[in-house]
Amino acid sequence: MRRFPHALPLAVLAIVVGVATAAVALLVPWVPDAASEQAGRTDTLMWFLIWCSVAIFTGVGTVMLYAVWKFRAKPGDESDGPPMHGNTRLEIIWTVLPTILLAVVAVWAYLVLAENEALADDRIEVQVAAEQFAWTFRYPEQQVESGDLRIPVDRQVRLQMRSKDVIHSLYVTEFRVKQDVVPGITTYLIINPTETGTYQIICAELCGVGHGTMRARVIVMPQDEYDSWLEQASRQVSSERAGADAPDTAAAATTTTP
Ligand SMILES: [Cu+2]
Repeated sequence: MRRFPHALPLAVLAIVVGVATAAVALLVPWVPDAASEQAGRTDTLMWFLIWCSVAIFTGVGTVMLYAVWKFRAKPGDESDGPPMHGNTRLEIIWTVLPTILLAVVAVWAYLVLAENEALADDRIEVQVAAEQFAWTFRYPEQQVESGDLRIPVDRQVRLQMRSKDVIHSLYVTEFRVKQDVVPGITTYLIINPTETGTYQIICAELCGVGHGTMRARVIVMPQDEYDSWLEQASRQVSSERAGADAPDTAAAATTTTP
């Protein structure tokens, strides 16, 4: 212990700082429950980064607090501190370790992105139109339009997104995916929902005075409920078409309806 006189107090302080930092990481509900395959992969990477940050913060915070407490100048002491030159071993360590850490994170993030965006053959394609300040979802095959995004659980959905005016961004926190919607180009967002339920779609790009109200629902349904909803909506579209093509019949039908 005499060779390292600061080891014991540093270790005790490190435990205090470490427990406090870990408590902040664990006890605050930072993100809502995950509801997509993408969310699982993103969260694993995020928690790896959080725990690395907790460890680094604990190390830096501990040494800093200890130095401020143990080595602060006595009142009236105006002398310079001891002259310091570089420490080659320390500099190599603090260059190599972050390099390895960043390389690991870069490769991992690339793999997460590649897996999150891997296209399934049986995916559902939905067209999304964003405008100030509303979302419209269109099912091209059935020509159905909806203000809510309805999708079946455990199937892949690819959103083909276009903007009519300014840049918007489609974000569903439970899915952990977000993509800008940019005028003039089509952008894509891929989701594999794993939980049924209703979640909020929010616009995550400041797009004007109504930005905060630019919300819609995404309703993840069991496959059979989704099928029957889509079939009914598509039948309604065809009957409206038929009505528009033959206005006289439509008018007649309306008058006879009680
Ligand atoms: Cu917007």
